[in-house]
Amino acid sequence: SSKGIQIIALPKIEDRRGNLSVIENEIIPFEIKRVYYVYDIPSGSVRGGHAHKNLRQFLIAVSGSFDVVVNNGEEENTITLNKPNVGLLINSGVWRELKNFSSGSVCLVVASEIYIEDDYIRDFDEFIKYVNRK
Ligand code: T46
Repeated sequence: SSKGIQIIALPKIEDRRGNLSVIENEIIPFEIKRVYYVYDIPSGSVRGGHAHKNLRQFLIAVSGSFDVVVNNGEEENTITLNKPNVGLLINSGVWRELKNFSSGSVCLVVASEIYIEDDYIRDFDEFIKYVNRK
């Protein structure tokens, strides 16, 4: 995968009662400080459209599917999340957009930081300047 993102498979514990997957601190490369989820998403919705200065996140389609378009300032990639046991790690300094949500999809996110509005870069030109600042 490309710079700034990583696909991470989660354990899947199968038995005749159903499947169970677990996200533990050992599996993802940051300490979990926050969990949120997006649901009841009308078709055609586009979410995200920003980057983070510090925040790292791990996204899972716990139900249904959606596409994550990621741009690290050099290249753009589209990752389809459609399995409850496979997630996408997005490091800081990566522009992201979420789209093509299937009906009934749920996007679960575990995050490395609490919610801080000042951590968001919401302007794409500002993002490009930010990633090229060094
Ligand atoms: C991201 C993508 C994948 C809170 O009050 N607390 C929170 O923890 C979050 C995440 C949001 N909010 C408020 C802020 C806004 O008024 O909820 C509203 C919707 O948030 P936002 O427009 O940022 O939602 P998305 O889906 O565009 O973005 C979210 C995350 O903010 C972002 O970090 O990467 O999901």
